[in-house]
Amino acid sequence: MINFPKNFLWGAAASAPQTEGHSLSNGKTASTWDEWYVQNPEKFQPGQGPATTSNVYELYADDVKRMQSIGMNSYRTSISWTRLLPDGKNVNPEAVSFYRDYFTKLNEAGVTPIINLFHFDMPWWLMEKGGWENRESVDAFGFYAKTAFELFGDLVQRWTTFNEPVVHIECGYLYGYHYPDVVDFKKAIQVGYHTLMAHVAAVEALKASNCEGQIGIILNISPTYARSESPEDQRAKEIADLLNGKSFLDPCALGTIPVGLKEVLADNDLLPITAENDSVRIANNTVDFLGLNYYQPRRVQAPENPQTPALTPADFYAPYDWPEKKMNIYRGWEIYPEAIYDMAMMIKDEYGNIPWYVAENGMGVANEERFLNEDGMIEDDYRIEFMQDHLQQLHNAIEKGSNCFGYHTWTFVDCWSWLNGYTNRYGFYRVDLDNNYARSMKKSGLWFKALSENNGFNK
Ligand code: BGP
Repeated sequence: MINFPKNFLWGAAASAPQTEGHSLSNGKTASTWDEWYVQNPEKFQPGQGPATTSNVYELYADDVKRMQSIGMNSYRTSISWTRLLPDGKNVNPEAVSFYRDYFTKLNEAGVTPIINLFHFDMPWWLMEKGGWENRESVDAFGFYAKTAFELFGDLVQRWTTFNEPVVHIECGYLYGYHYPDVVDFKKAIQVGYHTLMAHVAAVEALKASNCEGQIGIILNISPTYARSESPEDQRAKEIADLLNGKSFLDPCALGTIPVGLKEVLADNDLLPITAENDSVRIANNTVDFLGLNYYQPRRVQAPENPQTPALTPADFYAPYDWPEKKMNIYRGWEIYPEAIYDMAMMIKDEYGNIPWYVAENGMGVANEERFLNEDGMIEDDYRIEFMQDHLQQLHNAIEKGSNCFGYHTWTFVDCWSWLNGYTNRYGFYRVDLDNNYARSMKKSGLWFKALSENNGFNK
């Protein structure tokens, strides 16, 4: 039997834009996703826009009962900025009632809410002023955070500021997967810097409030592995780590900008515009804990013909196709549970053993209906195996002293995923889009119940 520490958090993660639905009603105004879908529906999976998603806005009370029934003792979701503050200034009373009731029901069911403030859903009213490109976004986010802490601080003990900040930066400003769909390395760095300062503004707001809760950030610092020990491949790995991992990890956990990152940015004319007091604010506002999402490792090699100065990260590192990799053939991502051990030990050894938890881990599967059995249950043994393998590695790291306090899977009910719509399913509960979003438990839900009840599992 593999046993986890006492009071370990067993739960799942999701986000407001991917689950709530009602994205242009009940007082909510558009985020970039809602507006982009109106402008460019062909970019999205046919018929799967952000307006409906899994209808948690109506179904949350029953969902909370479902969470309780499979033994979840914690759940992470986000607040929708444009639901709470439709114009950035005035509070939407319907949003307050919805979130207060949702968080109250979670607490009453023994499912501790971990509430995140930003999950890729930039308000359209702020995007029209430049979004994260504009320094005004820092104060706008600080005000939103302060408002959320005042309204819900009595119900939430753990807050997080951003989910995977690197993702909205690279997807929006380097790879064209998110609005505004531009490729501009310098802008991407500036957007990243303002995101960091917005995070700092939220930490300051929590400290200035009467809330007793803790605050953290959720990062996708996928461990990076180089093709070889050659200096060129090792340098590629180092820069990939700096840009994708340490760029947020160091300031958020240690209060410092990594020296190597400043050098790389300066050498390539990429340094962002900063304000006078920023470094003091960063130093004074480190987080209480980290959430780390892990799906697959990053494998890199030196690029063949890099441009100088660099135009995109591809001028620093190229993807390396490791011949021995094992694949999730249903999603196209590598499966490498060992990386969760490496990540856990890195946090222990290099980041003062700060408390952290696995904030997302899971296995996406396309066309999951193919695994429906005669009783209408999806037999997702592949997902159970995936999670057990990762938990085994996590347990090894905890035994060696890594300060991990929980494990959240992505996700509880199948949810909408940006341009991918409902292609990749991850939930413990299947969502039937043809039948009013009806939920039905998958086999992994039963497995999770036993996992949580036993605080571990049999090898
Ligand atoms: C993470 C995001 C989630 C979710 C998940 C699964 O990076 O935080 O929002 O989308 O990835 O990704 P996908 O649905 O693309 O398989």
